[in-house]
Amino acid sequence: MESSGVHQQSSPNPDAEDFSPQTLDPDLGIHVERYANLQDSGNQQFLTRELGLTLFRDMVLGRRFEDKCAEMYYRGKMFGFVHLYNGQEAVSTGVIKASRLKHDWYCSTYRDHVHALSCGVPAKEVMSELFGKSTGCSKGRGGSMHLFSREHHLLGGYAFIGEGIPIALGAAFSSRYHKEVFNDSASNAITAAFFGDGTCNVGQFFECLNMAQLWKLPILFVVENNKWAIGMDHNRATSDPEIWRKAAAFGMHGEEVDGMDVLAVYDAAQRAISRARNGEGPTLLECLTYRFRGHSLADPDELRSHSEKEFWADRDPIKLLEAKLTELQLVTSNELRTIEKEIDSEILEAVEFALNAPEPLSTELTEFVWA
Ligand SMILES: Cc1ncc(C[n+]2csc(CCOP(=O)(O)OP(=O)(O)O)c2C)c(N)n1
Ligand SMILES: [Mg+2]
Repeated sequence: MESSGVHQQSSPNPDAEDFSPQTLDPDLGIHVERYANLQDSGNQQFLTRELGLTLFRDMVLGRRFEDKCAEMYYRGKMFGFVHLYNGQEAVSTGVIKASRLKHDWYCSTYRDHVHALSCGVPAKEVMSELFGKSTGCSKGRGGSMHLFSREHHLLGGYAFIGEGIPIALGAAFSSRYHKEVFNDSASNAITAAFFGDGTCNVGQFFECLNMAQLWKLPILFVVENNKWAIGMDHNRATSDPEIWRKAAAFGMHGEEVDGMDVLAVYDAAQRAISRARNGEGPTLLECLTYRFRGHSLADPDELRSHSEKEFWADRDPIKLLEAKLTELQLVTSNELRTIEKEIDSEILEAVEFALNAPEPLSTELTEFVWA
């Protein structure tokens, strides 16, 4: 289907699991129905062993890091709200690994740990930040919701929803300005702005879509539609739950993608990035996904049904990638288990490092504060 928005569907995979809409539990609702209507994108041509391992490693790093955060939070090592990304890894990994690290720009939300890791911020710097230590990527001033890294082009995590979208727009504007006003032909960086379904009903979203399309800015608006905004079901809060279709109101390119399939996300991101770099403007990419844990670690997660959680747990993006990589004989299960062990050690080292790191000095309280 092609209009000012595009509903991306590749050729069906004959081996795809059968969960056609007729066989679904109707109580699972629109999110599952939409997901089931997406066709399996099959075995992508671009998939190599090296890429498969990169994607697998990055998703496992994200997952294991978050699991360790939960443990540390409940052991009282971090304070304030902590929002984990479990279940959504394919979105961060798929988009960020399709981009050029330290060249392109990224902007996140309060659910930002895994975006930081995907863009290369070392796990020990992220963990230290969560512990409020001076070795943290925001020097202990930000905590879980405010991860920044100039070196890794992470423009920040933001606690207010929608707050990061205009920041990302500014970065995309800057790329184009440098190219066209300062004649810097190397200035072809794109910006990826990540935010949730609940954020698509706030004003900044619409304002930024408008300016981005008006100026044909090199930006990807990446919606992580995990169905829930704290305890509000997206389909109860939004007149048209198909967010990707809102692109058409601005004459923008929009796509809906399987956010549990890292290869589908990577593929869609590659196309959007190439359009953005070539001056063809922005893309609104809606990734259908699900968070496996409560909204934050303070949320007992009692609102979502067991059957819904089960449906999505069966589509764990890491397991889906493993199944594809082993089926294509690009890797063996043993190799993947070795990677998991390496990552577990990396995370343990990060925790040790963070626990032993110094607190920021009170004499430095006003440093790094913009006034
Ligand atoms: C401007 C603003 N209003 C309200 C809130 C309270 N709030 C925190 S998280 C959240 C829900 C956001 O949901 P979504 O965008 O879907 O992101 P998700 O948590 O699912 O990743 C809200 C309303 C806020 N942080 N900022
Ligand atoms: Mg949400």
